[in-house]
Amino acid sequence: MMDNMDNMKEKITEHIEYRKSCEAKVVAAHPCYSSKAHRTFGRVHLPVAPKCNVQCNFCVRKFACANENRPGVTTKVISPDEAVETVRRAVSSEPRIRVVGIAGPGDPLANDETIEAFNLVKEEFPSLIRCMSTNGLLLPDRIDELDAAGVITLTVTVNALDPEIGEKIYSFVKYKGKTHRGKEAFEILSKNQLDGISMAVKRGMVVKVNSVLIPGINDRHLVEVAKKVKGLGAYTMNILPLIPQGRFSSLRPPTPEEIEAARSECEAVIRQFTDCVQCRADAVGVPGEECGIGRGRGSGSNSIGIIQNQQEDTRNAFEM
Ligand code: CLF
Ligand code: SF4
Repeated sequence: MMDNMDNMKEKITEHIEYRKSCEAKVVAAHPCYSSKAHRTFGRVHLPVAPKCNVQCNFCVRKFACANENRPGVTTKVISPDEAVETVRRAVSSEPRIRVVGIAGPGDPLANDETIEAFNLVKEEFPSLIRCMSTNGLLLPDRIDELDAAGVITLTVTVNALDPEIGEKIYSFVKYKGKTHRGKEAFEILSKNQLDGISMAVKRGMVVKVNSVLIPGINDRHLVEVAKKVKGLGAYTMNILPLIPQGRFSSLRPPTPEEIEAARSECEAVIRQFTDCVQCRADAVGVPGEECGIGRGRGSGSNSIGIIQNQQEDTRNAFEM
């Protein structure tokens, strides 16, 4: 019995050490972890995840998850089998693709299809980096499934730590069959985000934290977020400007100077990723080549015809 336990511990330690030894390689090939890779390598997003379990006040549910994706463009949801076919076509059309990401259009962890798709992709394309972006609510509950599916890079959106601020950003959180509101909702979400980051780091995942800069709400608070997530072992932070919509449609977006100020303040604490193009949930290609192509910020090039997704209406698909 003791021998079995020791063997298991040894295997887990080996697995984590192997993961950690891959960090430099992963970062060098991942377009969302370094400026150089951003212009050199590509990612393919698989829009297999329509449902969401929280309501961020800057999100309109008929579009894609605004924690990572450019709001205002809806995405056609595909099945895990279609997702594998999407990867096949993507890698044959764009040999620079190194990453397979799931970033919506809802929260990936609120959809079993996410794990299913990662497992299928792992089987056929073991060398591609598997990447996921989440609001973090279900991270502690599903971290072992992600680990087993070989997810190596993980983005968690953390917009606040302080419940006074957090309750202004989220309308509700649906967790374990119950809907929570106000500070209580934020406290559940925040605990799971922070525990989840720590659990992911302990499993050797390379963690990026996205934070949406919301003027007048969390602009002075992001440095506290930076300190906390750095302490938990996050690798980098990506501060995104609010694009006002939903309940926050009357707020103004931050100015470039405000974004720059927040990034420099946080840079002193944790490295900053500043090239984000706020992709679509079905983006395909090299993100660094998608700016200034006349389709608006972060439209994500799927011009190679991989997915037909223009303004497909997925209303109601987002509710759990
Ligand atoms: Fe996709 Fe996100 Fe992975 Fe990148 S996008 S799941 S970490 S592979 Fe990248 Fe796009 Fe910015 Fe995201 S540029 S929105 S940071
Ligand atoms: Fe919208 Fe859910 Fe993403 Fe929040 S986590 S931006 S509510 S899809």
